[in-house]
Amino acid sequence: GAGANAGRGALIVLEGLDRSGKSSQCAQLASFLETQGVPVEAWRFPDRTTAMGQMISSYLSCQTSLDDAAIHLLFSANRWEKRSLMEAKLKEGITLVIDRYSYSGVAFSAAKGLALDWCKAPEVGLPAPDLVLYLDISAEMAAGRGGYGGERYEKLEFQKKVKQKFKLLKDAAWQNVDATQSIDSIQTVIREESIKIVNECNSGRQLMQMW
Ligand code: Z5A
Ligand code: MG
Repeated sequence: GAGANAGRGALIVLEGLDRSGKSSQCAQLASFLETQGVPVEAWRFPDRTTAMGQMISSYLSCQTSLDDAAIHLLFSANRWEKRSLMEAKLKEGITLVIDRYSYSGVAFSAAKGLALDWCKAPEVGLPAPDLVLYLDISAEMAAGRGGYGGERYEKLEFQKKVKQKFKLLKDAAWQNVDATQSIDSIQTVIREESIKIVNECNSGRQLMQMW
């Protein structure tokens, strides 16, 4: 076994449609890793605590409107403003479990009709996840999980388009997880995959860049 400070932390991202279970799974995964002695922090994007995050939050709650391209770049900038901190944490040996990342960024904007390659461009150079756990569920089933709130994208027809775009974003780090199972069964799969990647990163796996 490697010592606690032997290598870098892993960048683990959870993605999926609204109500696919990302936030529940992220919280449980972070607690589990902690019990295993893995230094870990749970993050989320958008990070609504920053100045840019507050603009995003006000857009999502329909208090303000913004041009589709402008809000896209704002979501991306909200990741860039965290880039150096992300890299520093990983280097220190801290594993980051992140609720949504560039994949959501591209899928939601492309679902509005923006070109996929244009959407991907501002993400180029961000730290690439070592593992993307995509919680796979139909838009209908996700919608059935309890009332969508009043946020901008919480509509069935739009979520269906988002799912189509997510499918175009599968990369080497991507793992599909059947998100129609029970919370516990999903967590079991996620723990296994996460422990594997934490060990790989700890023993020297290189941090890559998007995309
Ligand atoms: N967005 C964007 O456009 N561009 C970007 O770059 C980024 C995001 C990063 C806000 O995201 C919006 O921003 C989002 C995408 C866009 N808009 N949409 N849609 P957010 O992360 O703040 O959204 P959220 O509201 O926190 O998360 P969520 O997607 O609604 O839900 P979730 O985290 O995936 O699911 P959950 O909260 O864990 O669970 C939802 C419910 O289902 C809850 O009652 C659970 O108890 C239940 N649940 C969970 N798992 C199960 C299973 N397995 N079985 C049964 N029931 C379950
Ligand atoms: Mg959530």
